[in-house]
Amino acid sequence: MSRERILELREILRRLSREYYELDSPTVSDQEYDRYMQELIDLENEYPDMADPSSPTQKVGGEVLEGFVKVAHKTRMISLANAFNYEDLLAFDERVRKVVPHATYQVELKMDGLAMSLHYAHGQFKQAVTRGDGSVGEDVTNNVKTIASIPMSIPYQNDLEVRGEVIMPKAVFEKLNEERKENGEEPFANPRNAAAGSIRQLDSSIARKRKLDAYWYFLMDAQALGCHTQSEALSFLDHNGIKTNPLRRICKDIDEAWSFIQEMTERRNDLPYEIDGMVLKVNELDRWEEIGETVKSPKWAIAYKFPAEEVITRLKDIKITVGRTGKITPNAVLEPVRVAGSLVSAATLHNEDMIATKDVRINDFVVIHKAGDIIPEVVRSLPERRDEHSQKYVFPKYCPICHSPLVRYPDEAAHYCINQDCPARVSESIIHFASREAMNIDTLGSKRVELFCEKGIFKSVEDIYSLKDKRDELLKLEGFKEKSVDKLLNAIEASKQNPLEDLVFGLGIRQVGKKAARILAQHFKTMDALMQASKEELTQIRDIGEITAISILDFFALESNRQMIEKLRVAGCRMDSDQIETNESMFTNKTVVLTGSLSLFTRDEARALLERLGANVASSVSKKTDLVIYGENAGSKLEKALQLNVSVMDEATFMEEVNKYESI
Ligand code: 0OW
Repeated sequence: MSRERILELREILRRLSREYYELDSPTVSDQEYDRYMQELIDLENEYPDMADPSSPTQKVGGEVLEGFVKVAHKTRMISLANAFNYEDLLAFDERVRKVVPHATYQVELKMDGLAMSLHYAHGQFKQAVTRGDGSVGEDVTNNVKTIASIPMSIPYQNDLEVRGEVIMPKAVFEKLNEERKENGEEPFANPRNAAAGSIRQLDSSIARKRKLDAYWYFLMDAQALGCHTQSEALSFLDHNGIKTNPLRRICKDIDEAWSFIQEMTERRNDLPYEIDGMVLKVNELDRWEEIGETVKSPKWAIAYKFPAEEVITRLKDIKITVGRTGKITPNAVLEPVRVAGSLVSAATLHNEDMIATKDVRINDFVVIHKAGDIIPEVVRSLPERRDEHSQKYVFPKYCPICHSPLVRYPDEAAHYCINQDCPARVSESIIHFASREAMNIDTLGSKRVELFCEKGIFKSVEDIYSLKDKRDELLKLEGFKEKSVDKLLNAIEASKQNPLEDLVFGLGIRQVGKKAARILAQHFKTMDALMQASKEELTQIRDIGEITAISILDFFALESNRQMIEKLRVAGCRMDSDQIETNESMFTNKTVVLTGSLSLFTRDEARALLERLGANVASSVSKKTDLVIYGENAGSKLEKALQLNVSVMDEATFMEEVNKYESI
């Protein structure tokens, strides 16, 4: 009977979902899971009276959005002040005890993900909103509802808001990055970025496959719900099936808190998720108001940040890498060592001066650290542990790849290889050309470019567009199947339609970043016009200075660059720009600067609106500025505008003005 079948399917899918998401040991294929799901969706449509918000069909995702709707938080999602050592915690404790002499602390792990707000009404999951700038976030309900551990219905029947962190477990992160490397995509730097990238997927079926998790740690209006302590608030969440982290402890004083912190510092690398510290909250939430808060963060809570982990290992060698601009970077080749949960076998030494200052020698024992997710760095050498194998490093005078003499500009610490045809520069140039911000050629990441350069398949940027003639050769390469080869070739073909600004940025002209490329493309409209521009024409454009103009002229003066562009043109790459239809408005031909945190638009949205209305959006205020539009906490730029007697406009007025010209 269909009604029984509905109940049976729900049980089957709940079991399969637990196997897939929590046990990571699915007993059926994705196709079979999808077949069961489709059967249940069809039956539920046939029997609407059987609707149940906790049915697995409510978490399946699949909607694809155009963008995310902005949502203002009822109360700001505040951030936390940081403590870096025991003394900082003592000072925090002293401030607390001045107001609450017998305070106790609830100490929690500081989950390293992205902060999120969840809304329930009448016991049903309603909405999920990102933290955003603390006042306004984005509605990511479609993606968050696919997180297996988040309940779609709860016993509590009134309106409820809880706040917490969406994370990507380490094991899921490692597996996702392996897949991305196989697909020639850039891996995520860390689980936090991976979680943020997944939550911002417009296609929620992709978000669902990312197997995110979430831990909730803040109950809004807990007092009104009868809770007198943070600990009771978390128990309230537990009783409603809203996942909290059981690794938490009530500490009677700061020393007990400190010993829990020490314990978790030891255990952090064994946890299945990343934490970047601990959070101490005065447990007596009845007293939070008395303790108060600053503009940015509460005084009754503090985040203790783990120190940047330092480890010692041996420096086996120093290898030079040549960037696409020819910049020479010395890298330490290390005995592999685990730092902050990842295996490190290389670290940057920045430049010749750094090596001399730190007196780093080959075969030295060195201290490595990785603060946050920047690339590992050699902190210092340990001369006292030197042995007879230690040898001073002599910085090369010639490029290790093309052997042309290295150049060091007077006011720069870096050396450069200035040979345009240096093979190392070619691969870096192609990587840049294909990168997301430039021609955005999907699945043509750095690993694949380096492989194609090694195999002689790529010798120059324009070779990208003759890759389709080498399909058979590609299929012989390990890890290249029909599907991935065709995906790559289709992505290359599609990139030919990119507007001029992407191509100009992709050329990698020194001093020409994404913004300058956009300005040049909008101004000259075609590549030919840009290539023939004189220095005067270039420097008269706002935000294009003397140095940039000379760099552009030098670039097009090189015959090899002009030939490259001709080949790209012949290959079919677009050589004109998307003309932003500009509506005549009060902003037309005005130089406008945005400052402060906007609550009704993101910066990019405001910029795009202004450009559509014919404005030139500049980044700094000067006498040339016609208007400054300001949001909350506008700082020095607004002051400078007032000093220079430049017109100013608040965000609400800007919104009214814009509404006159177009429905946004
Ligand atoms: N990341 C966390 C965490 C936590 C804050 C929230 C409201 C006032 C205190 O695990 N366990 N507890 C809090 O309590 N905040 C956390 O993270 C914050 C949120 C935004 C910035 C920090 O990541």
